[in-house]
Amino acid sequence: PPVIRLADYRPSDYLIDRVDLDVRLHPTETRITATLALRPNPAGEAGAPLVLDGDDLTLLAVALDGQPTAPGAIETGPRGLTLHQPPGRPFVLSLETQVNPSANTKLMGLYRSNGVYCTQCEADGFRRITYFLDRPDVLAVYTTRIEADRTEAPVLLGNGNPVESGAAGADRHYAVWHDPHPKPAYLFALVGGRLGRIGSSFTTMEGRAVEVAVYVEPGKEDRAPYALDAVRRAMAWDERAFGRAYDLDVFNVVAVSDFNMGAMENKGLNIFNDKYVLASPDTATDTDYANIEAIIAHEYFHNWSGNRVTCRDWFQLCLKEGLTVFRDQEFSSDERSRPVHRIAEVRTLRARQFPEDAGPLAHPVRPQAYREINNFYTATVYEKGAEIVRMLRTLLGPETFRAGMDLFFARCDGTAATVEDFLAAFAQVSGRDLTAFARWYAQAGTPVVSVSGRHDPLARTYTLDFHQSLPVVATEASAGAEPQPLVIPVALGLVAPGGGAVAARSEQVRDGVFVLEQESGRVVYTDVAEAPVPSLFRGFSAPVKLAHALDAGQRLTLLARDSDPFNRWQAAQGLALDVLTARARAGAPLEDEAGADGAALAEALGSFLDAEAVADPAFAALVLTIPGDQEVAQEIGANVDPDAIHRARRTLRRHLGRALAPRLVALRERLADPTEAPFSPDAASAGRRALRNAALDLVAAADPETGTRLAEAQCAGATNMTDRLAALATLALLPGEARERALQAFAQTYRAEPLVLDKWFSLQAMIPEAGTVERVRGLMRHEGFSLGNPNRVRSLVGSFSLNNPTQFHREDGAGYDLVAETVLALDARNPQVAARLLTAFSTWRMVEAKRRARAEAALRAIAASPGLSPDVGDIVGRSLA
Ligand code: DPP
Ligand code: ZN
Repeated sequence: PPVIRLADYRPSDYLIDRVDLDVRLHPTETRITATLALRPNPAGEAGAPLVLDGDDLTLLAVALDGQPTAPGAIETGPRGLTLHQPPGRPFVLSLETQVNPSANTKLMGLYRSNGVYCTQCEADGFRRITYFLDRPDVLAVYTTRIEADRTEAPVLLGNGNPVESGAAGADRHYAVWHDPHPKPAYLFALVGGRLGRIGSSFTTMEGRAVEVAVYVEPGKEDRAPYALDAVRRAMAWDERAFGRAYDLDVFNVVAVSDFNMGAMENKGLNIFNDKYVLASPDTATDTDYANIEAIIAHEYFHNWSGNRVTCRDWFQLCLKEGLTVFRDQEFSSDERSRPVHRIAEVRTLRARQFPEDAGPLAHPVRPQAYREINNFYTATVYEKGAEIVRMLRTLLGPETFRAGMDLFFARCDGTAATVEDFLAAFAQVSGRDLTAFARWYAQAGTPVVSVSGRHDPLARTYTLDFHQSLPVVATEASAGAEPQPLVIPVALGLVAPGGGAVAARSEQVRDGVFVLEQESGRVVYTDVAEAPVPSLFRGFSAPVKLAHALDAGQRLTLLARDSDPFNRWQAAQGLALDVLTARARAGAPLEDEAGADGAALAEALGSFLDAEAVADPAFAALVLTIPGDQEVAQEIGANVDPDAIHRARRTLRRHLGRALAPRLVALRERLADPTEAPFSPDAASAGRRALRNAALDLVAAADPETGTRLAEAQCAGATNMTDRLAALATLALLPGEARERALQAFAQTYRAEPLVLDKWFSLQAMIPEAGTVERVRGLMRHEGFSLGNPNRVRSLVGSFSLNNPTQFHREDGAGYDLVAETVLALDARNPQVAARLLTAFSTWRMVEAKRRARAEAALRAIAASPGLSPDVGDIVGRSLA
């Protein structure tokens, strides 16, 4: 596919003010009449031909101002429709198209999921429904009439508010929906099908009564209340936190089984992957509940950050996604525990975004070029994009930040905006020049900030020297120019070696934040009697790697005494990471002992657990969890041997388990829910379960026999999915009959529950043993598996490729071959999901030479395959570049 560049942006030559759609749903022959009120765009080129996007459409009829078009006036091709010499005044173009929803396996445009008609239009799916100016800067008011067979689709939903409904002949009926808010085509949606509904009403701060409803597969209504409640909480929170009220009479959420993404923020009609709606104690884990809450909120928050203010072009994707992730993170932090949530955010960033930013798919948060936009819904755009918004708030302070958000919403409401528009609002309210800050959007790669500290006992000063180094990233999506210094907020403080904060002052630090604006910077604290331990990047105040030579003793001080919970956790992570990288670099024989640093870590964790585990179990569970394989690999950086990392982690976990076992067993008992207490997914209860299960995991790592016994009992006796799955996950790491028995029993119990079977697929795909490739191949033939369903593919093959580093990176290449074969098999059917699966290869240059050669061979074989989709072609091309 050709490359599209941000620098080449031009406004559309035509605008569409109103769209009237008449959609007659039919399983294989759905007909759509689109009546488009067009006019030349004063900002476009006068007299240009009108070029409408179209994909996989059958054109049945076309009329211009109600008249048939002259022969030759219209031309259609595989990419769309051209109207030569359109009128130089407003005009109406009517188009009748036909599509086949049942044959739509790409799940873009109009398709059927379990018999339910639904749509997905972001980024460019609307052109698979009718010919259109399918770009986000063309905003129109939509009226949609949906007609369907009454028995096949009793429920008919559209964007905006319901206007009328009624019979359309003997067996058919219709509904008309009108959305008064101008929107780009990617926010269009409709649904038709047999669906169960639960609803409630919400009154906005402006006094508008809103009917909120969640639609699910009939019979699953009892799994929808948590999602419904999350919508109501999100609505209330956005009013409180950002002053944003909802703006229609209805807000509908529909769960479907086949969905490429997590969910979609269509105006007034959010369509969800059912994985992020359906929850009951018996089928959903605490993580599922937290994800549902976060994604429901995320899509709801898009109503302002994305829908009311949308994006000028797809290069600005972070304008809505980064901002909306920031908003949903804040929501979850307020609803749950802020430090615990912050740690979870950073773990995701390090596990997914840092590797992306360090590999061939690296791109700036606002890319400069793309070939296939669907490949840019990335951790960088979303998660790093959210970090940029967070830094802006840190730099400006919460009040000024809020004033900037208010100005942005007020000024850009109803428009398709850019990152520049966003920053301009903050520059105005703060009076600051944000030009240098804006580099965060343009420069790819993770900055490294190195810091050294020096105490001068005579002068009683403590000096910190900062230096930032920025990687040169030369990928297609990146300008590749010499990087310029970034504006890096460093939240920091000093901790006295014996505990407590140091009451030192520094002119360079304001409200606990030093801003590193040049390549180098210095902070001098005065009146420091004793050498302190610096606590840097508190709360992870910038998405950077910190190179700071803290010794183990200093880390232990921070773990025990820092006032910043994030850095306490970080201190434990740092200790573990030092142990793991040293051992993995040395090849990490399995019989190794953990060494002095490992022993010190175990001792510190013991004291920590004694003092604090019961008060904050969720936090304690995170402190107990050592860094993952991917993080160790990142730290090592090159010539990575995934097996050595895995052995190093096993050794350390075994050691921690042995050292802490009596405490862990006692904690498990102490934190057990009373058997008669009903399940509650709240954060405190979830935290207790998390710590109990982290304890189980470590006990099993140290003593497989005890672990097997405890896990088997928990798996059989659990009264909720969180505990059952955690036990099964522990068992999955313990080869033997007990494991296979438990897996079989689980499959039998949940054979009719696809979302629960996904967890079962996923656990098995992550088993770090040589037999797993064959196991996964076998499971791909399981009756519950289907290549056509994205959740199944992600659970089985996606988990294998992303979360099973030793087997994906098998030395003989069998793991690479499995994933490559699946990518090719899937590509003809669903290119978006195939391309996403292929991104697992994006760290291939980091592994050692033997594996690297196998990975490259697998990638080259894909690249040489005939008929690749643009999606997969783009990823494979960039991965090999
Ligand atoms: N549905 C995706 C999201 O909300 C893309 N907009 O992030
Ligand atoms: Zn989003």
